[in-house]
Amino acid sequence: MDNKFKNICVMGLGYIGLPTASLLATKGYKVHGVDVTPSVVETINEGKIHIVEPGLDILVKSAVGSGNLKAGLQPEAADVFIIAVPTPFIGDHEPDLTYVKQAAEAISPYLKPGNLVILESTSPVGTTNLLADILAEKGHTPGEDIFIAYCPERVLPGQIIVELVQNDRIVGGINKDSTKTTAEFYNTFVSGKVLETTAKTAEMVKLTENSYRDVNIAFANELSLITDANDINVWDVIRLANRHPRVNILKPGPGVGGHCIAVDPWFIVSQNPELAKIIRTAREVNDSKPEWVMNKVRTYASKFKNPVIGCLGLAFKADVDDLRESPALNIVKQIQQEKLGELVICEPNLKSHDEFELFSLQDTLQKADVILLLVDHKEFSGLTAVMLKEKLVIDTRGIIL
Ligand code: SAJ
Repeated sequence: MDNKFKNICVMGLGYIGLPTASLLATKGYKVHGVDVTPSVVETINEGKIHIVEPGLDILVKSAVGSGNLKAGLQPEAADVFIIAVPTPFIGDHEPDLTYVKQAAEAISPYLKPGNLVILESTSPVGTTNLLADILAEKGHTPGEDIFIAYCPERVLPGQIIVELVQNDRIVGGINKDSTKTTAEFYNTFVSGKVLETTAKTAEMVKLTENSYRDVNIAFANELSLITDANDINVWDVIRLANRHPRVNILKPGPGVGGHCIAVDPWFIVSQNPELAKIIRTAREVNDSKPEWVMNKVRTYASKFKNPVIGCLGLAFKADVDDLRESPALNIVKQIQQEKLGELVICEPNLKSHDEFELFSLQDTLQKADVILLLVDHKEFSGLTAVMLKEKLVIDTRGIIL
């Protein structure tokens, strides 16, 4: 490969780190992936995957098979270090930067002059400079002997492999040299535009993107409550309002799930408690939607002596098998906990589930008194009100025609 970066060390082999490491390996880089979980390291070294994402299995197999990707528990010397570790929140929605700090400590002994350290994890504003401070304390001179930048991941679960290459990237270094060197690196494998800015701006851009989406989904969710209270069909309202050239309302649902949209806005709120009013309220509106759905279930189930509740979908969104922070799964668990009826669950993207028996769509429809549609998977798209006329239906995604 004709560029100055040859060896890459990727810290964290989850939903972002593993696809990134594999992609770089298939582009000819020598990649050493690091994860704290021994079983993850073993699985990857066998050319297999521990997470599900379309196309990832083939990518990892070919990356490991080529000899360009290997995984380990400890970092190794490299030209570029990419940090893609989780940044969850703790307590009252305060960001938890433990994993970023641990990654910084772990790579420090391996850093050499000229190295590039890139943070990809979604992080509160100031984290890239914090990373630089940690490395400075260890004797490095960030911005001079090592370059440090933030380049947030922006890929959509379900389309990660394509979006890793095609999406525009935002690169914000702790100084100009860091920004330039990082942009140069991304330009070797990204077909989208690589846009340069400062670390702080790049951090804010990432939080802004997901907060923007959360606020817009909250608007749709609030609208669904208002229309329901007024006996108006929310889907008709949205469809017709969206015919206005400057209106584009998103879809209501049973709540907002996944590891990103329901988390990242809190980073803005926790740093700006007085100012972030809409962002906080949006989070609260979206977080309260599952309870609204539960009230519907309670009402409908109470109409039967021994209700059978057919739940369509467990995943956090359409056409994925990802159950992380899934409102659908939480609602199903709540129904079980409150013993509201016999559960019959259909999740076409899973073969089995540890806790729940899964049924075919046909069996679910046939057995259920109440149909609770929780995820707009493509398998459910042909359902019509006529087909379900014997049932009580709660369609949280508006796909039943
Ligand atoms: N949802 C709705 N109504 C909608 C759209 C989404 O209820 O109209 C729900 C989904 O069902 C799901 C949740 O919102 O429960 C989030 O789904 P999503 O598809 O909006 O987003 P994620 O979490 O899969 O990925 C997001 C993306 N961010 C944006 O689109 C701004 C992705 O590009 C980010 O890289 C990712 O977060 C991340 O990792 O931060």
